[in-house]
Amino acid sequence: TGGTSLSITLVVLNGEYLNKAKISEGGKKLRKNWTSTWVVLDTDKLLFYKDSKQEALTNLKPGCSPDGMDLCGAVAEWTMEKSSRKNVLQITTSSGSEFLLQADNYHTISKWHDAIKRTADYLSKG
Ligand code: I3P
Repeated sequence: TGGTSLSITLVVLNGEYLNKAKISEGGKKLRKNWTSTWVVLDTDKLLFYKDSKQEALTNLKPGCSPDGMDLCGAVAEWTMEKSSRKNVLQITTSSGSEFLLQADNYHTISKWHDAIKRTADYLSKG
């Protein structure tokens, strides 16, 4: 009946190993420690696991929730200042925590950048 329908498809990404470093929490700077992490993009959050086995185990155990971050209110952008590494994506949460995600392969990290940014932008619009 003449209405406009808008459809937005949020992308979910299956687990992949990325290098991750948390550089601040609640506005307080942390010592950077890069670790290889199994990262999953759920509809509204990023989930962090040690490896794919830990993802499977966490999903099996009731009451067991993974380490992760809410993407509502988060900002995702490329950074050249926060690391000497190439292909570094910075994610800042609404509570002022900052994470870096990195992969040597540009195609890999660029896929995560696009999907995370799209989710964060969509959720933050309210
Ligand atoms: C850090 C380590 C990180 C490096 C960081 C160093 O030293 O070398 O790899 O980050 O640089 O401080 P340490 O192991 O002694 O803590 P990048 O690899 O991202 O450059 P930064 O202090 O400039 O962040």
